[in-house]
Amino acid sequence: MIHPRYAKLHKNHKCLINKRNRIDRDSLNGAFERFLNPVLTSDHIPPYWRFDLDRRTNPFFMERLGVNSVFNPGAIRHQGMYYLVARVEGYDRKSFFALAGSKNGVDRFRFVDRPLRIECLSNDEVNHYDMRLIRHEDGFIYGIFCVEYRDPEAKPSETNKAIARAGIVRTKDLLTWERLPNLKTPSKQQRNVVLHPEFVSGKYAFYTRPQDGFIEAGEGGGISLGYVRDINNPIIEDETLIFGKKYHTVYEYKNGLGPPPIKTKEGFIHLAHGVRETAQGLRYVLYLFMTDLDRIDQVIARPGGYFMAPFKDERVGDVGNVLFSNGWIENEKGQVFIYYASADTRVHVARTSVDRLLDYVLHTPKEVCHTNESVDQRISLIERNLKSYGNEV
Ligand code: M1P
Repeated sequence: MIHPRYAKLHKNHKCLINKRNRIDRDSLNGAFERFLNPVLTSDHIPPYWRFDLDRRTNPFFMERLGVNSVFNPGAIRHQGMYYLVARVEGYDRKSFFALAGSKNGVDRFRFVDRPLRIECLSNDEVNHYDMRLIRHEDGFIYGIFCVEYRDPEAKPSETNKAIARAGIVRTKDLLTWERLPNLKTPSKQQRNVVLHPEFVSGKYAFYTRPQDGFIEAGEGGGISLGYVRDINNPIIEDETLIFGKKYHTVYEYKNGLGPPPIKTKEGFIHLAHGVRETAQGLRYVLYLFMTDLDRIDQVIARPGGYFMAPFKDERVGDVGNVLFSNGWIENEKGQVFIYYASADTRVHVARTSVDRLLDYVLHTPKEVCHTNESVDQRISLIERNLKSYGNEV
């Protein structure tokens, strides 16, 4: 017999997943608009994924398998729907993937069926997370995600020493996934790996992010690029750095690519996260850059500073002061929905357009590395405004 308290839980859940979203008017800056309500949270997980509903086996109606957070989703437009493959983290700290769909991309996301069960290549795979979804020109939808292992060289006292590698799965329907071998690269640690959506000279191109440690970038310089001949035996022999970390920028400590790039007439637009160290720990913000259409290793636009940073309540959560994005969707009207997680806790959406992203990337004053150059950019803006509109400001 179903527990009598289920009815209320079910009603509350239905109310949450049917809630309409609206623009947060405080967030308007011309480049994008944020929506007020997170699109996915731990409360969006269906109660029957968390509770044993049977009154006999769960007399106190305890949450048997709680969900701590839902964040860092890959995103894709498929058969007229907006889909997210979210990272769902249980109370036991393990993450798994779950598919959620929405008709309009900004609200009423619903988890589909049950969690995705991704095949493990060995028993050493402890965790899976942060999937990027890429519709590749070979006809498959690829999911590139992080696979975490215990470092076999760790001393018994080094209980947090881990290794990250890039796992690869592919699908045509988002429900059944074929696991391919992990990507092999010269670097021991690999996270934030993204597949470029097109072949480059007949090869698969991967954006990588080599690191020395699980958390520390060390000698690992930043966002890199490497090529794979055979996707069934994915080996990168050389990685070329295309966007390095740099002193006194928002990507001073480390960076990593977010979703696959959006192709425009001017170049590929990339969304990435940049990390700097503060007295309170690491601060993650999102920034944009553009690469050349033919030579995808050439950065042709590098707007200064961040595009999005933690805002209001987004600052608070499991890992404070973190915005992270590995999914965005361009629809048929040229609108772009950016799915981003705050504080490794929940998922939000912001809306922009390809035209606005292009304007931002091409006309935001470029990254400079000196206070005087920075103030000169501002003085030049002020002077232009005063010259034209001096009587009105
Ligand atoms: O906690 C913030 C993020 O930290 C990692 O990002 P990076 O690989 O750049 O350090 C990831 O584990 C990511 O999941 C997490 O959101």
